[in-house]
Amino acid sequence: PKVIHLKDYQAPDYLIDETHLTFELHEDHTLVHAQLVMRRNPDLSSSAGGNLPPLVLDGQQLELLSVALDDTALQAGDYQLDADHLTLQPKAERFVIDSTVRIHPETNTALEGLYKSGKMFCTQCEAEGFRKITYYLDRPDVMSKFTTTVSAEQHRYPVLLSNGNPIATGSDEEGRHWATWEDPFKKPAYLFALVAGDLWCVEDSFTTMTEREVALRIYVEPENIDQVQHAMDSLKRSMRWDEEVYGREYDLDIFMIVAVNDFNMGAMENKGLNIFNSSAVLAKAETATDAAHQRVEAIVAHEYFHNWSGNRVTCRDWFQLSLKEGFTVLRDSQFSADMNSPTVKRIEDVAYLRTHQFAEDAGPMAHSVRPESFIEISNFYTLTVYEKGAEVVRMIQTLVGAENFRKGTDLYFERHDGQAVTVDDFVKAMEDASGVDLTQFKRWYSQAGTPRLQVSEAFDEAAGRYSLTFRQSCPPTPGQSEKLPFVIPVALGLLGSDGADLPLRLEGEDQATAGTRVLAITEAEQTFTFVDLPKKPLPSLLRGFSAPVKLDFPYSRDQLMFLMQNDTDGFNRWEAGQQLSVQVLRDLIGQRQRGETLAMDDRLTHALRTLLEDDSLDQAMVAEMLSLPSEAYLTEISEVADVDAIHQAREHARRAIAQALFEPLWQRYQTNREISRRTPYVAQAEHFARRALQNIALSYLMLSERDAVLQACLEQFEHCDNMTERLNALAVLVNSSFEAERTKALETFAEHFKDHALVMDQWFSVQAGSPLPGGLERVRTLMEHPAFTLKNPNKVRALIGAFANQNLVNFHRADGAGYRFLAEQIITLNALNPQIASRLLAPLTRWRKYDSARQALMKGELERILASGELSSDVYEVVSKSLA
Ligand code: BAL
Ligand code: ZN
Repeated sequence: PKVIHLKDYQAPDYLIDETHLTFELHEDHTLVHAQLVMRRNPDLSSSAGGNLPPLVLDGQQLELLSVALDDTALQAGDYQLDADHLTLQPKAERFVIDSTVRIHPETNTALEGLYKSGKMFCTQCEAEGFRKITYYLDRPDVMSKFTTTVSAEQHRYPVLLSNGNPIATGSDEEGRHWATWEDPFKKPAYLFALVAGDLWCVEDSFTTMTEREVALRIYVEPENIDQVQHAMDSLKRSMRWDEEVYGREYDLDIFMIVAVNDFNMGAMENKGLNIFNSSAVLAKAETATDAAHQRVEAIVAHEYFHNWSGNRVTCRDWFQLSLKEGFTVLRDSQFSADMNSPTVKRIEDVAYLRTHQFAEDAGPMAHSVRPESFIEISNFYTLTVYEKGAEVVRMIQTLVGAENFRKGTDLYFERHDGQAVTVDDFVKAMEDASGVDLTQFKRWYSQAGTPRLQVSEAFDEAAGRYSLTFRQSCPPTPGQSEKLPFVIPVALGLLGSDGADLPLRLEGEDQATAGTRVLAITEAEQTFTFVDLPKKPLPSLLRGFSAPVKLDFPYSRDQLMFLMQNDTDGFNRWEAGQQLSVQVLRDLIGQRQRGETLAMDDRLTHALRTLLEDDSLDQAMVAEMLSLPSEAYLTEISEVADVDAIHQAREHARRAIAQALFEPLWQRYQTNREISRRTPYVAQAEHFARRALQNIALSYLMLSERDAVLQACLEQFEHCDNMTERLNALAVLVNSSFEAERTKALETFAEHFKDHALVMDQWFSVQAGSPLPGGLERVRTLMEHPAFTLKNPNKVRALIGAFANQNLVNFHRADGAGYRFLAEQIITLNALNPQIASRLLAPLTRWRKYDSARQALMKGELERILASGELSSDVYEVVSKSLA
């Protein structure tokens, strides 16, 4: 397979001014006619004339029926065809290509290009799916105006959609009809979309900041029409928010979302016609949890925000993917923070980043936010490009300040509207708007790996001077053995003995500032000295997680407890609790490994009791603080992860907490359940908070195995009006020792929701994630369930993905059967859906984290996959890099 390098980027020889597509959809094939109005790229054409370069169009899995150049049909000898290209020789600087191909969406299981999901046709073109639809310059820097005509049987496919505005429709006597759509905005092919199906829609409208009316439509299969309102409300909130916060107005007369059951990603931002995984659109109280409601809100916003950050201004090449993704993830996280609790949103994002992106950055697939090379671009839709990319843009905002950041985004959109640009262009706009030099900062885009920031303190009481010394380093990553210092913005405060923030004056400054301030660490080692401090302060470091680094400061447990209660920064209060929990859990892991009786430091339960007994605190925060660091996070921060010891230690801690805090947990549970019982479901922050605390309390309480709690759990399971309470009760039962109740609950649930694919996904996940012994056998049995199919990515993620990523004790069982099972599924999926197969590899790529016996077993499975036959480029790249 070919490696593609950023350094080899070349502008396209030709441009496509207009793209006119006609799709004839049939049950056993589809015909695609493409007319491309092309010209030589004026930036490259030599004034001396000379020979024109050949035109090399991308195309895969296409059956070429005809091709013409300027109305002259070409014969076989006039062009070259290979598995990936159609090459021909233009005779003039301007010309028109007409081609007709036959494709087979009805057998397309890879879900790239045009395919069928159930009874509907739909597309997924990002990154390189358009080349499976027609011969084209399938690269993001070729932007064209598209007109699309779709024709299909009217009774099967009454709704025919594409990008832009509808301009004509018609029908014929044979029962077929057609619709033509015209998109006035130039776009790259990856933003093309087509949908044909028997769909219903919910309609609404939005009045933009300049008083234009935009029609909003969300299309779903008829049986789902009652699950669309939350997405519609989220869309309208997103549109308003983007006007208010970023000054971005929507630009077409219509904005459409279509929900599709079989979809590799969460959703796709095609111009004016977003296509969504149904799991990212559908939500109502009875079938979707609070988390699912929040996910829908976030993804609707993310895809909508792409209309500017991605579509109006797009990427020059796929190495720049984070230009649109990192920035848009930041935008959607800011939106979610504004709609809900900013601190809780930050906690969730950071916990996710530190558990999963840090692991990626420490593994064989580690790559910089702007990668240097790839074999298969689909493998680079990663946590690094998305989540770390968002952190990088967030740091720019911190360094230049909120006001300059907004000036920078305005300048970026104005300067580059209608263009395909680079990360450098984005940073340049920020520099020009703010006057801040970001040259060194840009190492965040080019250097992979998670920096470590070691902080030490020194206090001179007589002089009232307090110094903090920062030492940064970054471990080697594949292809990058040495790293240069990053610019690390550290937001910090110093707490006095009363817990209040002290005024901060650095040596040499005239005046003190109040509260939090940001220090920019730019050297490998750097000391900052604060003056006018008669008593030694307690530092609160990296407030709000101001940089994606691993920070070490030698806090004592008492200091962490103090920060938990007093820090003015809500994020750092949570962070202090996490650090305290990590210290306590590490004690337990060590005891377990030495074969000692487990005995937990009871300062953790004391700290949690104080939180639980304080009714004035935000309940969502209390719920977050009660959540112990996950096994996956404990694995990530271990040198060598001892799966069993981690699990036993964490379970011991949960039981100890449950026992020590039974009374306050029971009281909180009962109070909140009582309110839930009386209050119809509302998808809003304060209700999310109440249910979150109720549910985590229940999960602790059930560890007591008391009958009163079991009865409460069953009451919640049977009588609640929403999926948040029902699913949590089910999960708690599934993880409990109450076998009869568990079996009955699983059966009732499946019987009731057997026709709800998304709910059945939850049912699979809850069981796949259960750490009780026999997990692998349960998963194998569940694969036989009629609701399961390997052809649906949501099902694969819900069952196999949940097992391999969340059920660590069962997946990593010592005999390697979990690894073998995963490898089998990957080999099967490699032929069906390479993108999904490749995603499933992640847990096996982490083999260096485990003991030598497990390492050998995991590598053995990777080798088996490598030797299993013809591998997709997706799977090949990840497996070969993991074994390198
Ligand atoms: N562009 C792929 C899906 C997303 O990030 O929105
Ligand atoms: Zn995106």
